Amino acid sequence: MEGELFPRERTEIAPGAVHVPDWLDRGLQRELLAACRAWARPPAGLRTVHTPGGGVMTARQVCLGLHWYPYGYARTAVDGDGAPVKPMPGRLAELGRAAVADVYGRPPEEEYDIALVNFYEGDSRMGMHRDSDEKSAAPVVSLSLGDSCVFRFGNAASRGRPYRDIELRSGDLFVFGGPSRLAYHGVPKVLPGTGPPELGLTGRLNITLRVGGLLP
Ligand SMILES: O=C(O)CCC(=O)C(=O)O
Repeated sequence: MEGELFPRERTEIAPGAVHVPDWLDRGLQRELLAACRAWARPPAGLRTVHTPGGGVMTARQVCLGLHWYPYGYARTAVDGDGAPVKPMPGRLAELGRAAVADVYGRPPEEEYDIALVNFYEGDSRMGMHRDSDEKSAAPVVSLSLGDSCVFRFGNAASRGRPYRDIELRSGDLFVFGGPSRLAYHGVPKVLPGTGPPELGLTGRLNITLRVGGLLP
């Protein structure tokens, strides 16, 4: 959806949590989509994530830099094919740095060393959770490609209200740090068929960049 009457504006959704519409231009979106397709291939490619309580995440995931599993990090795809995780691409570390510099007006102190790529099909969702397995307080950087979604951003105390629902579209950036770094967030709904047709992606990809504070 483009060409609307009022342009979408950069908005602080909660203290330290900022939505920047259309941060990635179409060329960069195409570049990232091609890269995601390569990262999703085995070894240590796209996998279905099972939670210890017996649940299954409907968004499938591939990790770069370090492998996230519920609830920790490893150097190999311990809950997948066991292969070593693919390295963190310098390009993604650069984008993380640029995003933080853009949003907060100063670059991050640490380098982004982990990326989680989540792939959502029409009925995929992600429940409310906190990104709390990292040892660094650096902001989380999230990039969206393909179909739009409803993104729910809440508070650090509970999964419940207060929260705000916003629409994330292809090319949007969302950064959450400072007092919002440990806020609960999730994706209650993907809006199928809303991605830019020229991108050629059915579904939604989210690239979440984090600083682990875990590597020596
Ligand atoms: O898909 C999204 O926008 C959110 C992803 C997310 O919350 C996560 O990977 O922890």
